[in-house]
Amino acid sequence: MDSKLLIDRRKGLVKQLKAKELIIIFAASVAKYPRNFLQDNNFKYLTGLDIPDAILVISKQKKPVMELFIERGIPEMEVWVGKKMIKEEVSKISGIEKISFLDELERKIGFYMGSSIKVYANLGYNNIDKPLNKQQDLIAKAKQHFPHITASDMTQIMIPLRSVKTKWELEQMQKAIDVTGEGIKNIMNKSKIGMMEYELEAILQYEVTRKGLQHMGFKPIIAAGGNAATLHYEQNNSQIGKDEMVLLDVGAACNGYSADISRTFPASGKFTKRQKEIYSEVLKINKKMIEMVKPGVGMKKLNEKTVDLIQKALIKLKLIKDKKDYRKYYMHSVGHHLGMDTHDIGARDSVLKMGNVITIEPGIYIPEEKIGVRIEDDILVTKTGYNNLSKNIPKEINELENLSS
Ligand SMILES: [Mn+2]
Repeated sequence: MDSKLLIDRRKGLVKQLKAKELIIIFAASVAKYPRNFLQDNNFKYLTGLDIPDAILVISKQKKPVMELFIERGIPEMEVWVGKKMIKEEVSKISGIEKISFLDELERKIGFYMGSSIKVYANLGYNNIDKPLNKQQDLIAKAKQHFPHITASDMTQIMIPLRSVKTKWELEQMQKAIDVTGEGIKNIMNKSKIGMMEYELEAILQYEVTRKGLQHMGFKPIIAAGGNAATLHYEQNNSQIGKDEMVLLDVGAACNGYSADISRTFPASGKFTKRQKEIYSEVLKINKKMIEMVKPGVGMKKLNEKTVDLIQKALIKLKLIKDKKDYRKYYMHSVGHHLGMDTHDIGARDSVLKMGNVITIEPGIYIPEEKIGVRIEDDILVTKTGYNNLSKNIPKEINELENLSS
């Protein structure tokens, strides 16, 4: 990634800040096994760095002041865990000029706090019965020394930046979606009655790793038969039974950007009559809702329209008589913003803008019939409408019946 892109992002952030506002962004702490290290998304967005425990400080005075604090390498430790990045490398990747060591932070933070009236940080939320996280701990301590300062979580000022995707970001998302799609197609091709759900997960993992993607965006849901009616089923350890469909809700991540795709297909390669009825209704709703996506449309409106269509479908399928009972078979909302977080920042009541990427994922879940269907696509909001980024991943009935063996 070009450091110029990161410089633009930080400029965008500084624009969101008022004079005498300060922002302190903490990198994630080191994981036990560094290969699984997952960076804090706000830190990664603003620095491009995958180093643990660093802290970026941006202060908006007359001119913005920016300083990044990183760990100091200890030669005796580096023999075991490998070398830490040196200041020059960090500076080259991030485009940040002023790099200092973390052991200088406590002395310097007073200077930044003293000249500020408000501080934002990636504080996160945890309940009062839990210990403070490291961000909350530092801010709490600083507030004792500088009681005039108000503190706030930084999510709100990141939304306008992170919810509008740039060309580079869309390239990462498209790659994540395409690789996920290859995995899904392989699963559909290889699935058979009698296989275990985790065997299908392994097919996906193989494809993702083989293509060089390091992480899944979230833990894959591979749910056969009645398991598909449990929305967050992730045990993936059941056997696929006769006449069962499999619901996949999966997404690889590319450079931190997640895909989020759901497909439902008959493991035997043939839908039963009832499955086909239900599947067709969900597919129609999926398509109608995708067509509604354009700038100016609110997520609230998309949700209301989906509920309306689901109610009609459930009555047609003879599942309910009174439309107010629809919640028994449809319990979630139609979609969410997608990006570095699978459920990306962006308000539930947000109005769509060009450059947003959202999911459209209607579903119908009928535990008593051991059926759950969800069809989820990833949709880019364009200038006049939408572009379905996952349009190449099969979802038509004839495609699904031909794909499976
Ligand atoms: Mn989703």
